[in-house]
Amino acid sequence: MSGLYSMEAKEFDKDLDLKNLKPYGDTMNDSKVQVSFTLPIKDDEKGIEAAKLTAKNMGLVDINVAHHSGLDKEFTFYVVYGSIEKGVNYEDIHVEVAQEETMDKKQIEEYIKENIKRDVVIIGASTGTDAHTVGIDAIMNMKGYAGNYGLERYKGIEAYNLGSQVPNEEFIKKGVELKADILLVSQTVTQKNVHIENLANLVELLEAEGLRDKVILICGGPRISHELAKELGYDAGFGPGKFAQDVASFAVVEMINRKLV
Ligand code: B12
Repeated sequence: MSGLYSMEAKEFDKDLDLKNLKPYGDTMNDSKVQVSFTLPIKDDEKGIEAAKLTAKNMGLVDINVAHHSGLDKEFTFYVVYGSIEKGVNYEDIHVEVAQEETMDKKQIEEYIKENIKRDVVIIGASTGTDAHTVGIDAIMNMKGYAGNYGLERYKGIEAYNLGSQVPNEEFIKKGVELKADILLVSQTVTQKNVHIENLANLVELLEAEGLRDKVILICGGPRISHELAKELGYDAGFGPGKFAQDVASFAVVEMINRKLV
């Protein structure tokens, strides 16, 4: 078993080229990907051909329509396999991240006790017309999400979850009333980027009231990246796979860096 393993490891090293990185299907560099989509047509042979051409338009070769099923008389769902010919240069990729290291809950609580020496006040909401609450609940609620406790459970953090569809003006008003150190905005970007406008509007309102520099402003959601958040005037942005400890690690250290204690 160890012999086989080391042989595989050798093959892995030999064939992997990080300057020309390609998707892994079941062998190195086979470039296989799976895509799925729905076309507004009926489920027949002509539809399968349309799915193949759609995949070709995506730049795929060796196309195979692995699955097709009618959702309705005029809508069909397709799962298509194919290969991508062009690789990417992984070594040339540079991504800005909010923080390099995430502390765990205990370390964050210790950090607050030793460096901030008082409770940190955090308010959070899904703002504007956004009715998606699960993201902000995942970050804030006591029981947390996917095995990660939310901010309400942290010692040294006073967390207020204001819920969803909170207008920006009301969010700011509540922040002032509670003397919030950190503002957390959840935004599930929907049609025509309306939520991006809403995120930008919050920054404008905070600036107009002379409050922007006095708080740590953070947004998060399924389509939010740290890069986008910075572009919009936020201190940091967090997307899928991020939890309370990620945002808290960034925010408490940022409070010290910006001398907001
Ligand atoms: C549940 C749901 C709803 C529910 C919400 C109920 C509720 N109480 O939340 C209801 C039915 C209301 C709904 C409505 C709509 N929805 Co909806 N919804 C979903 C669904 C199925 C799940 C979202 C979810 O709960 N995810 C789980 C959470 C935990 O994930 P998350 O939000 O990404 O959060 C994580 C990170 O992003 C991050 N995070 C999130 N927020 C924050 C905040 C901070 C500060 C930080 C640090 C991190 C952070 O941490 C979390 C944990 O890792 C998704 C599809 C999907 N499967 O994702 C569609 C989806 C989000 N909805 C969508 C749409 C289009 C809508 C509607 C516009 C539909 C319509 N035409 O009416 C409306 C909009 C209503 C409105 N006014 O906002 C689209 C969005 C497409 C897009 N990118 O623009 C999706 C992707 C479905 C789709 N494929 O079309 N929806």
